[in-house]
Amino acid sequence: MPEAAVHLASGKVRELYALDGERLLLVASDRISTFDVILPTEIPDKGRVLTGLSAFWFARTSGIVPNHLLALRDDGRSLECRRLEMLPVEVVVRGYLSGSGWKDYRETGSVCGHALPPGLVESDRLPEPIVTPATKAVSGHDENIDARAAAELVGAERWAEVESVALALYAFATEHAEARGIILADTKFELGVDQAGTLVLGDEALTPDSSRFWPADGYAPGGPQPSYDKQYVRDYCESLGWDKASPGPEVPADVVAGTRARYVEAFELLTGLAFDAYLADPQVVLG
Ligand code: Q0N
Repeated sequence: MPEAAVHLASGKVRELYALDGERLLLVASDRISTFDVILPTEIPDKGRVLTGLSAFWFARTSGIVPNHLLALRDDGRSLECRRLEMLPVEVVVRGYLSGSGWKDYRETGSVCGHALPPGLVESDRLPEPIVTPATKAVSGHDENIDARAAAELVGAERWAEVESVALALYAFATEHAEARGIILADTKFELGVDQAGTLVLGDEALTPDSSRFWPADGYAPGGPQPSYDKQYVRDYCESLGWDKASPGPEVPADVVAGTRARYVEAFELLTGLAFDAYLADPQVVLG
């Protein structure tokens, strides 16, 4: 008789369970956050889109770095994963200037110790992608650090390996996405180490929740870009004059439907698969 999964942790959007001593279960809900607040309204199948995309990328990047995926469950929203020793650092790769990268550049001219050319504007493409580590601060918010601090946390040799793997993953994904009309502005990886001491990609990878996806069509540096997936929800919330304090507002059916359609469209463009085919048999993304 299999043992019941033991709940280990709740993220804003995902739940983590222990299956046994070696295996975890990562379950993606349909919850959506905007301006860092979880909304009371869910986006149907959002968790399946995220899980399907993660599995799609894991299957295609295992030659760059091994990952923790053991199995994709037939519910389409759950990943069985290898248990790792996670590195205490989040690894963001940025090809464009946005979010905290833009804020840091505006204030200091650099991002996580990367000196950048003067005169860049918000959402500009960087001369080359940069790796910008961050740590989970006590507040729960991420705090950008430089490569020296990251190397102190994980060791200089390991950090060099992490940087090289993260840049290779970003290069692979950005080429794939841009050929399909989607700019991968930046993305966050979480890596760990297995029993043998091998670096392994964990968490979710290259999803709309861990990345900034922008429609390539209409890309216009000099201001923020619309989010591929969340823009309807953001615009609706802004239109209410909501103060961005919890709880967020309920979202009406047309905004839910429009948002779901954008997630499904991102899935279909990136994977080249019909989302209905994924619902019928999630294993199609592994092919
Ligand atoms: C792990 N997190 C991130 C809410 C919490 N393969 C792994 N092995 C050991 N630990 C983890 C993983 C993974 N992935 C990752 N916490 C533990 C925190 N989140 C993840 C989503 O659910």
